[in-house]
Amino acid sequence: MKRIFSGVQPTGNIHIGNYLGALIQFVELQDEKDSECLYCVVDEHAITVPQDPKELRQHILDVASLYMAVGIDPKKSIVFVQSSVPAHAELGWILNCCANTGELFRMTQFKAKSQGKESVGAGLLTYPVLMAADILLYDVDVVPVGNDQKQHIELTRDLAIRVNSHYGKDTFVVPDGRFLKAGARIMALDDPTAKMSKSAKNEHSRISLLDPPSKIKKSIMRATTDSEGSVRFDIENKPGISNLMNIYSAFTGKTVQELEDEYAGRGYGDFKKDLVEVTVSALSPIQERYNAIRNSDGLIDVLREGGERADAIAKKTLKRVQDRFGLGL
Ligand code: AQP
Repeated sequence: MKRIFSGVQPTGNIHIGNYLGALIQFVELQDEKDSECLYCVVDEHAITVPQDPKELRQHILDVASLYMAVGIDPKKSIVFVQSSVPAHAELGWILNCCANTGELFRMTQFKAKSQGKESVGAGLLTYPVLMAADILLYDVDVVPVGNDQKQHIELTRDLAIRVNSHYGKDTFVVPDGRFLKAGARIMALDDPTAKMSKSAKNEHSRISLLDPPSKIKKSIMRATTDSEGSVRFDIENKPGISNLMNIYSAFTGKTVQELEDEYAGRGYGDFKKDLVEVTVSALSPIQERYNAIRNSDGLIDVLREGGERADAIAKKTLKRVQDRFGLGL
């Protein structure tokens, strides 16, 4: 049995970067033989930056509904909210005591999110340790994520190996990250050198899974490209069109070479128009399912039940770790 774990922060509406980098994998893995998947809405991570409490509650339910709308089936996978399982925070503390501040200050996400700020919350620095706890609590083998999480997965592995060498080699299972080719890093539409992000100010920098066709069209048609005008994949020199080609490829399964051949001699306008169509038709069935799930009475019950199942697994790991560390009576 292979155990899979991943999560998404309820910091806003899930965008196509989250979907093509991570959620597509969640569904793929759920249907693999001999796999047990846990998919979490990581609300404790969301509060590393200030959140409006009412909005946060809504976003938790939005993300959980989107999980199910993209195809995660709570009968096959455990779908739950991080804060409903206290062991995440408890193991997070234990691992904080095993991590070095130097390695946390080196995390590129911390550098990016703290850049230019006089002071940031300590949670922003220790976020990757809580993420390690999320994963290690469930004796996870595989973590499907986008490329931006590579460094955090490495830290998780380092912490597991460090603890195992001090407290016994079977304290933690050392997990592997799983990354996709086409969707691994979807960049912002207005700045193809920055990753697409839920919390970026410009709403046209991203396409959210719930965007209406008119917004999708506007965002794609005004996406930053270059002045050369030929549909050619070249991340270094043509990051804008290369990013759009990646999105096209991830939605359709067409390779970048096939797209170059198809659009040879045609301009960006044609390519963008087709990408609008591809995106709208990929997202509209998800939106239909989302509307039904988000308004259903059973949503909270599904998450509560998922929380109980996750809690039962997490408690056992936490007890094992506490025993190894000599904590408690
Ligand atoms: N641009 C991206 N391309 C591919 N994958 C991405 N992921 C995030 N952005 C991209 C992957 O989506 C999963 C969930 O991400 P998250 O919500 O936990 O946190 P994040 O990486 O910080 O995502 P955002 O959208 O940028 O949120 P904010 O703005 O709140 O920080 C992860 O597997 C991630 O790799």
